[in-house]
Amino acid sequence: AALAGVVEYRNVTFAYPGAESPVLSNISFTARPGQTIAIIGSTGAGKTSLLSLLPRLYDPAEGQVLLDGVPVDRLDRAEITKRVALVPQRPYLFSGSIGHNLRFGKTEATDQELWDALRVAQGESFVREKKNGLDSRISQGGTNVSGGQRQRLCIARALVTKPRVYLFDDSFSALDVATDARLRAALKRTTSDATVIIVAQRISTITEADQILVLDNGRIVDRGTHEELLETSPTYQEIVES
Ligand code: DUT
Ligand code: MG
Repeated sequence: AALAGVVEYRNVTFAYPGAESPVLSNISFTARPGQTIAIIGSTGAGKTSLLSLLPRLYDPAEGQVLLDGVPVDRLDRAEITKRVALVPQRPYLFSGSIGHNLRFGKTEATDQELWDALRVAQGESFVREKKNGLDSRISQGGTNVSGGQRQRLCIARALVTKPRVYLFDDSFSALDVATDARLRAALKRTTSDATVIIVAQRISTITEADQILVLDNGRIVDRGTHEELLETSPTYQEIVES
């Protein structure tokens, strides 16, 4: 089970370099293969910061982040990249073909693998409609595709690498509700044995998560399923009603 994809945060506290106070305090949770863990909370709560510790964009001041039981600071970055795909909140596309952008993490991927990933990410039809398909050019920053198309290309790029762990940072927000639902259903089918951590704004994106972590001011204030939190968490109820 060396490549299982179990993620564990153990009493993690983190402050940005030079900052006085931590943005994350005493965060503990476990995400296992086959599970979807959702993180919800208001803007500035620390959701992006929390995700950034697994691929080691930053290291925590206290506590540990573990991947398959191994503290990530003992793993090689290349090893982490192979197992963990982060779809960032501001999806990044560079000047080059769609194929080139999708092969960012896996240069040897075949065209078939790219189309398979696009199908799951609900991006197949808009790429097919382009005259040059996978060879169509993207301009720097992806300014010639829409925000939702950009998100779908970045989700497809993550799928191409076939990671054990997916981190989606608000990756569905630019999609309409129907596309969001279709995409998540397709993801669920193709990533059924992967570990999925989703940061979301929209409640409908996360109602089926195995566990929802409610983040407030850098702390997990409540956790449970959607139904449990509706009963027990005033913070969650506020988010649902907002
Ligand atoms: N912060 C920094 N430096 C950074 C990034 C963030 O000081 O490089 C601060 C801003 C904020 C806190 O950390 O007070 C948490 O930010 P984060 O981006 O993690 O919040 P979020 O929950 O992802 O907010 P949003 O929903 O707006 O994406
Ligand atoms: Mg964020």
